[in-house]
Amino acid sequence: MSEVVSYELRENIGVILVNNPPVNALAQEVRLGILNAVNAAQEDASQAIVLACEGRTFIAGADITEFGKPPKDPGLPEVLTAIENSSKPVVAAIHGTALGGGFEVALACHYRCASPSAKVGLPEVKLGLLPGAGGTQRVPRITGVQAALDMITSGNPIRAVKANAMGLVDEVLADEDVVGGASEYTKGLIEAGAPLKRIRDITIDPSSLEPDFFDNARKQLARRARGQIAQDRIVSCLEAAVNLPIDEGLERERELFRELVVSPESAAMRHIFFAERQAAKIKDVAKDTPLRPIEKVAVIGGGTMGGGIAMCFANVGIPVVLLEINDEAIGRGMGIIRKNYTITVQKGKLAEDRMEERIGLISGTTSYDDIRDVDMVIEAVFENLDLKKEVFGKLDTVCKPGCILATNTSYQDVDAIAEATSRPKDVVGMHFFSPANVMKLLEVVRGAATADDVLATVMQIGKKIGKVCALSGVCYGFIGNRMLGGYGREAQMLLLDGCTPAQVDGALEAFGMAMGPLAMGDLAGLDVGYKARQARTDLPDDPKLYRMGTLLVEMGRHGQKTGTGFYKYDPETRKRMSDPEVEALIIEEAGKMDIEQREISNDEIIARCFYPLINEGAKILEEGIAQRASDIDVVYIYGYAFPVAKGGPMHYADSVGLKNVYDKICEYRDCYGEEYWQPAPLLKQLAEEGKSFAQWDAESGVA
Ligand code: T1G
Repeated sequence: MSEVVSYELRENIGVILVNNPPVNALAQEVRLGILNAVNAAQEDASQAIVLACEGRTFIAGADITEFGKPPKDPGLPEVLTAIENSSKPVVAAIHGTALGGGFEVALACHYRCASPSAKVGLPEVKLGLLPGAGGTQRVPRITGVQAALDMITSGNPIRAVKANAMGLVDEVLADEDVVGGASEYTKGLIEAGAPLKRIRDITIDPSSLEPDFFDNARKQLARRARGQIAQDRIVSCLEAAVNLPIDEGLERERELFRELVVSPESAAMRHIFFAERQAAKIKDVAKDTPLRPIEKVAVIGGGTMGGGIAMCFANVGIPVVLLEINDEAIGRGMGIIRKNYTITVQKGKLAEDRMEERIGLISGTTSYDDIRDVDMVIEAVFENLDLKKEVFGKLDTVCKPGCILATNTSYQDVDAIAEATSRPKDVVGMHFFSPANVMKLLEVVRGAATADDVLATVMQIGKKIGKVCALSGVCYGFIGNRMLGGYGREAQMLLLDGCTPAQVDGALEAFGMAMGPLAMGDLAGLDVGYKARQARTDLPDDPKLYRMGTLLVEMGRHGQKTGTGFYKYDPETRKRMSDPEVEALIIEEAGKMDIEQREISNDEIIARCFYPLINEGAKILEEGIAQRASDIDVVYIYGYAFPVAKGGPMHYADSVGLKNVYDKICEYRDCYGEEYWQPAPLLKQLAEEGKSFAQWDAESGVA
């Protein structure tokens, strides 16, 4: 057959084994190997065929790296047709995660069995795609249209037992010996004279659906799409599955798949798929750097952040000691944790007993003596450098040698904190995003002395607790918050120039942001930004700078928590409403500053808010604070809800064209002054060279 696919007759069963590490992706040689093996099995003495995989998982999908390149035969549909038309039963033996094209291969088989820990899924939508090899036609024929819609538009994996209950898997094996179990299962099928069960032979009764089922599905999905289009095309495929014969349905599916695979949305989402995996790799730290074992952690500070951080570790079975200043604070911290878990249980996402197990892993203490044996400490006390230094001084005296000392600071100088200890190489930043038990981004901040094995360990433990990690150097605000400054500044400047809050936020939410910056300010509390600005000494002395935010705070309008901020809020629903009083105030303030208000387009709002952010990103790259432009994209997708269909700010800038971004920044510099609009040298250089940030990554050897 081939190096990546083997075939052998074992008694009366032909066994096809795929071996294409790391995830048995359906590269061209795998597709060819399976096709040749299935054809060979038609001629030999086998009475049935088992299709299984070596390594850690069944086929986890098409080879995503092949997209965007000329297709190579055999195409996946050809392979699936050979399987489905086999004269002998073909049994898929699933372990690990049968995903995307991998599960579509299994669906073309006549039977599917799976190990108890296996999962199946169609995650294509997370790449801006849809299952392009029959998934949208075969799944609804088994599960019904609603379950298929939920499965394919969420893209989430389904455990073997549930997949069995849904009919997607015919047998859950007794244990993880998937080839042995599958062979036994297949012998049983042969003895029972099991028929060639083909999903394509099932039809769906259109009357089983409400008349407006698909229209309602589209409307619901559109509300969450944020610029993504695949969900809508998946609905069209399911409509075809109901209304067309399967071969026409398969053709319709392939037609819509071809539309998506060349879409900018899918290119952006595939960019992020690889970017998040790249971000965990540190270019000057060896991949096989030995890791420090992390079996027990301590969290210093049981506030909102500390409680959320403690939950991250308890969720993966790592015991946590939560240290606070007194029993009352411990009680409060444990209360936050229990409340967070209760919400998850109420949403049906966690069983009550699992909640108690996790809470049982978190213990409280007021004594540093109780954290002498931990392997990692995450400090999450108030954002005050002196206080953090004091804490790290204590940690230095009590923690065992080799214990990793991490600070959750969002902008303090990690090097200054490290200097408060005798072991700066063990000190690192782990910047979680609030709420820490929900937000996926973890900025790993590398101090000047941070040891390589500390960084490698934090990257690994970050992934283990479900975070997407990105490395940052030490600077004010690290990557994400440092870039955010210009975004928030211009959102408020635009008000003085003639926009209403609703127009600014509306333009950015239409772009795909989950929430506009002014509404976000109201949510976080305008007084938070106000206080942070008061503490800064580096801000220009410009009366226009954050003028409206400052004025609203001084009027007592702090945002949602006071019922009014840039907007006013319904006390019951907390729904935001435009406030004529604020709009009049903006006009009045602009008048006082002799600013002539004007009509402003959404395009200008997008450019004035995102281009400073992109420009700062270019500075962060040239300073070496971030390793890659794609790391910056990862930070914004997972930490700031930047729309994944745009691929992150740097990928978006590439799609606009860096020359266009640069020229626009120069235009704004000439119009608004170079205080805020000074093009980054790297941006200027790439614009003049006609290059992209992606090319910079590639040429820097970090892509
Ligand atoms: N193609 C190419 N490379 C892949 C890959 C894929 N499908 N999946 C993973 N990799 C690489 C990944 O980049 C990394 O590389 C290494 O494998 C380990 O991955 C026709 C069109 C399977 C759950 O979307 O969800 O089928 O960094 O770090 O955490 O309708 O990988 O080591 O160089 O993620 O153990 C649909 C994507 C494709 C599944 C394993 N399938 N993969 O997670 O390892 S489209 C997917 C995953 C499709 C059909 C359609 C995860 C995983 P490197 P990893 P992991």
